Amino acid sequence: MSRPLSDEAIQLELSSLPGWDLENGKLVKSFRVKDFREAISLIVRMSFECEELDHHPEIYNVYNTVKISLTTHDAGDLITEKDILLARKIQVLI
Ligand code: H2B
Repeated sequence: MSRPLSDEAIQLELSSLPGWDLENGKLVKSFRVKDFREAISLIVRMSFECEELDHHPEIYNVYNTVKISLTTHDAGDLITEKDILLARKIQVLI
């Protein structure tokens, strides 16, 4: 089971994750792309990374925007290294 990260550790990770933020205890990022096709394409490309890590974000899509929210369920829905790792994998897709 993954251990929740301290607030200090989360802040340190956020400093090297451009566009990612803390919102209601979740690690979040919003993306704006060209159109709906690009948004769905981004979601599909993310899905491969998610499956590989067995770690899945909440995904909210409206037309050309995609909002990703991450926590770790088996760590009490807090943020762990797994969330950071997936955020870093998602970063390289864009
Ligand atoms: N995704 C996220 N974001 N957090 C989890 O703790 C998590 C997950 N757990 N995807 C996985 C699936 C777990 O439910 C399965 C059983 O491995």
